[in-house]
Amino acid sequence: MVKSNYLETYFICGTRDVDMDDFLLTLETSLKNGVTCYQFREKGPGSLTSPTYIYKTAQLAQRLCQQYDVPFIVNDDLELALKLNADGIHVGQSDTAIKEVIQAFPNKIIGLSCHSVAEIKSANEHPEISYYGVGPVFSTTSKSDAEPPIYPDGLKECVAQASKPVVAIGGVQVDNVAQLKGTGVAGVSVISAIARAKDKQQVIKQLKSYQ
Ligand code: 3NM
Repeated sequence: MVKSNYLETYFICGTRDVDMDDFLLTLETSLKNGVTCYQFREKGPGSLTSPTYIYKTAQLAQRLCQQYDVPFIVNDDLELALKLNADGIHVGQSDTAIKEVIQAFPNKIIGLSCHSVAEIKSANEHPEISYYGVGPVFSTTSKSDAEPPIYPDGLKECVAQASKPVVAIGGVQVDNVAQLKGTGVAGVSVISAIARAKDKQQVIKQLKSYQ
């Protein structure tokens, strides 16, 4: 059973976001310290390419999530999500078509990335979508093809039009998370803020503090 606040502190991480040897330890430390959702995102330069290796790594990550009762979401890989019977899938605007995802993965968590009010409005036409990931709110170094930042004001406009909960994404860090206060987001999703944090407990606590 997925908890109602599962979007609150949403950690996204692939093997390229940390040293490969630290990947599972990073995930487990984050789960232990209050991450409420996890997305396996094996994408971009330096990520794994072998489907077998990707599957095995994702499976280990999924087991950890199960241990901590945290939803395990797969980024943009329907085949992998189906094979693992993941809790959900997250796709972008130019990834696997949302209609196909909805059809192939019913009764699961479905997340869609949106970057503008126009994209939110067309996403609203699919009630099967569970949440929207909206951003980048601030500039990010974790996604080379990221759109320009929309900043908290743009985020607030998107939240106002969204028929589903919104998680803020892109460049969210401890020193700017307070700017999300009043935007109406259901949570924050981050890669680097947690992946690169030395003291993950402290960072996760601070990421929750704006609410
Ligand atoms: N998607 P960080 S921005 C995965 O705008 C991702 O859709 C984005 O990483 C989007 O927390 C982004 O390190 C990268 O900025 C988020």
